Amino acid sequence: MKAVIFDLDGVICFTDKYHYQAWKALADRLGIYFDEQINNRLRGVSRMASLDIILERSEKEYSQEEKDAFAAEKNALYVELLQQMSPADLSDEVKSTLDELRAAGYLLAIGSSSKNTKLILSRLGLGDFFDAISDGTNITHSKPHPEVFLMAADMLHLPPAECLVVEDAKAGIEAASAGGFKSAGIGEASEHPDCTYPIAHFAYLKTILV
Ligand code: B16
Ligand code: MG
Repeated sequence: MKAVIFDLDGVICFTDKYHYQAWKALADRLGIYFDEQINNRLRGVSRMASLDIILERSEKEYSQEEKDAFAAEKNALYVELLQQMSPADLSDEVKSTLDELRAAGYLLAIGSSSKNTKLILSRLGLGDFFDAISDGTNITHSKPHPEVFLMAADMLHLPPAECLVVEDAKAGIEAASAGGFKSAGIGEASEHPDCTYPIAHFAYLKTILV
């Protein structure tokens, strides 16, 4: 193993509450029921696929143009909420583990579905930290498609077999497995049958890699 490709949301940081607040505001405005349980289904899923899940509860059918406007409305609010994030939102556990993996010689990359990846990394003080960033802006297929991780490996000039993917979402483990990557799964991702290394905490990566 020469590199580690990290999912962002749910692994490096936690923006769930901001996604929830922004989707909830949109759902309330449209009169659509939305709760934390439905929000859990949005983990690792792209923005438009998330909107489709929310609209499952809608009695009205919307055009593509309307859906694009709803997604833009949610994102504007989400980006506003992200302004609250700061380097204090990066846990000591994540920061020290990243530093140890780097010191052990691993290349470190991001593989995230989010189009806001670079903004989030800069809010966390990690704007220049990673060796490669593959995110929602450079892919056409969202997880469980492996594209985001294959692009990250390509940016690192390494084959998938030499990169470990770290994920919190089942769709992310499926994407890793479909791309030929081994994976470490945190939370619900650790329960997926394709997860190579189920881990209870981010810091346990060291037991696999160092
Ligand atoms: P955006 P990840 C994912 O990030 C989130 O888990 C998911 O909830 C979100 O819908 C998706 O990014 C797209 O985010 O609207 O910012 O482009 O877990 O792949 O890092
Ligand atoms: Mg995630």
